[in-house]
Amino acid sequence: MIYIANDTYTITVGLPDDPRYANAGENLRNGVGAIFIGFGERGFSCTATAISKTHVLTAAHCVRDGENPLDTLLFVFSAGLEVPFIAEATGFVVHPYYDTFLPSYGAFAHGDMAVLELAQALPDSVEPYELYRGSDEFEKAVRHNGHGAFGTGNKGATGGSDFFYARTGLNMYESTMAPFLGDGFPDQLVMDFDSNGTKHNAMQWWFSSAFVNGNTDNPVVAQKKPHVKRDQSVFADRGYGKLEVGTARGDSGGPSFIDGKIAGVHSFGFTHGCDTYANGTDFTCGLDSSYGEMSGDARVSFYASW
Ligand SMILES: [Ca+2]
Ligand SMILES: [Ca+2]
Repeated sequence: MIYIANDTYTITVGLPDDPRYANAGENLRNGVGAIFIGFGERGFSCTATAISKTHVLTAAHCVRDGENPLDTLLFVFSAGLEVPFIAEATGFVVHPYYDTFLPSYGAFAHGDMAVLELAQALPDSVEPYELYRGSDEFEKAVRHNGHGAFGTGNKGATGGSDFFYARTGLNMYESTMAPFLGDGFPDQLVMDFDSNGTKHNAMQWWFSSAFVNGNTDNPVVAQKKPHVKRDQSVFADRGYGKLEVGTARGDSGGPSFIDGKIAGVHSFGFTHGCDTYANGTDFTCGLDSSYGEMSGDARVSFYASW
């Protein structure tokens, strides 16, 4: 069984309140904010990023709830500001692929991006970011930001999300989802939450060529075959040590930066739990953003012309 969800938190290796993980100081990106989304009586939060003085980028799944109309959409920018700036959105557009793919792909739906228009322009003190347009996002340091739930890699997400406090850290894209989904559609960038060792190297578990070569369908089927082993020579990255982060509930819609430009939008997380081949890589045996889980971002370069 694979557990997947669209709610991805910022989970850190060290203590979550360690200043090295704060959206502050040299890592400050004050164009990253929280969004409150209300559907009638139900409300939740996501993360979003300014891409112009009047537009913010987030995930489509943050603003879609079947046919339910959205009735509240509120942004809060607070990082590095003396007074939080709160704005309402007047409307939004969802990438057309999202609604097309959602019925059959669920949390793995392509096109998980939305652009929201603000009712008033952001103050000059809040900086918008450019989009990353290169298709060379792999194997380089990617800085992730999010207002999502917090916790540590060995326990997973234990805290709540926070409108006024964002966390940040590093991870690395190692592939797209295309080899996994088998649909040749490279619009999702994936990474794993590394514990600095090989046991919890989820990227290797899911994407090792040994699995892929073990069957012609997809890695999910291959992993259930007991003779299939991980190829330790591929996807060997063990993470950024203390700076490695995973994404969690509430980080959805938040940005991943390469060279200060937005390369990804946090979209989904998944794990196999511990009930398959050799107990897999998940530190906590359940989808809670612990070490050994996977997460995926909508790939901005793929959609930059949208
Ligand atoms: Ca990683
Ligand atoms: Ca887990």
